[in-house]
Formats: sequence, structure tokens, C-alpha cells
Amino acid sequence: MEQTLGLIKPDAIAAGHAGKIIDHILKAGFQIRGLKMIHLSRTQAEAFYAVHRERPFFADLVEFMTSGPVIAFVLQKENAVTAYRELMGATDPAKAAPNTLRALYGQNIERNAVHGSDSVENAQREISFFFTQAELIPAQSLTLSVA
Ligand code: FUP
Repeated sequence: MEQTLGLIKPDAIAAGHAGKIIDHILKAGFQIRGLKMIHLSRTQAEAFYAVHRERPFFADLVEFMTSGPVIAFVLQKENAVTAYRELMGATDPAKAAPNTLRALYGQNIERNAVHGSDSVENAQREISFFFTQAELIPAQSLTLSVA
């Protein structure tokens, strides 16, 4: 089963949307294998977005991503990478399809509420950026058997 790395960004946490976003993700059938809240340092944010280092928006993006805590999670589902990117919607909330997380909770192309890995390869890199293997919950522990 495929895994992807998701973030709830500082804008959505500050606006009180974190619970609704997690609920939306669970209702879409994703399992959460790991979850933590973390306030990224500048060094961590720069490393996470290193691929965008040369882009004009990089400094603002790092400033925003370190302006408050993020919630990081590992999601599991069939085709999790693509499925979660569909659930998020386009990078610019104004262009995101109705009812996607970014359409519902994003403010603009920078403050767009959520992040999701864009490939299986990047998902593995981003998961290990935030989580050790020991911090991930085994899939079988997520199925409760209620007596
Ligand atoms: P996405 O994969 O949809 O998150 O989009 P990108 O990898 O292209 O961009 C990563 C982040 O950079 C976005 F979530 C927000 C930020 N960004 C800007 O601030 N301005 C831009 O013009 C493009 C991206």
C-alpha cells in the first residue's frame, strides 16, 4: 500500500482548520500511519523546500512555513500520492476544484493550507524528513477490534 507525506501549514492551523482537514482526509479513506505537530526551524524549512531554492518565492515561503507550527502526517491508501494530491487540489486555491482542501481552506498560492508529496520517490524522502521508521504505526494496529 502506497504512502505519502502531508502537512497542514501554519495558516490553516492558525485559522483553526486542522481538525476539519484531518476529518476530510479520514472520510476520504486514508489511514494515518504517523502524525506530529512541529515548529520548523529556518534550516529545516529551507531543506524541505530545497528544490525551490532558486525560485523568487523561496524566501517568503520559508518565512511563512516557519511562522507557526505545522502538522505532519503519513497517509496510506492505494495510489496515496495521486489520491492525496487530488484531495488537496491545485497549488493556487483560486484554481483548485470545488471541495478540495485548498479550495476550502487555502487563502492564496503561498498560504494554501496543505502540502502533499508529488511522487512516490519524494514521499519516501519527505516521510523520513519528519518521521523515523519507529514512529510509524503498523497498519494492523489501526484496525480496532471492538469486543
Ligand atoms: P505543490 O506541489 O502543489 O505544493 O506546488 P509546488 O511544489 O509548485 O510549490 C510548493 C509551494 O511553494 C506551494 F505550496 C506554495 C509555494 N509557492 C508559492 O509561494 N508561489 C508560487 O508561485 C508557487 C509555489
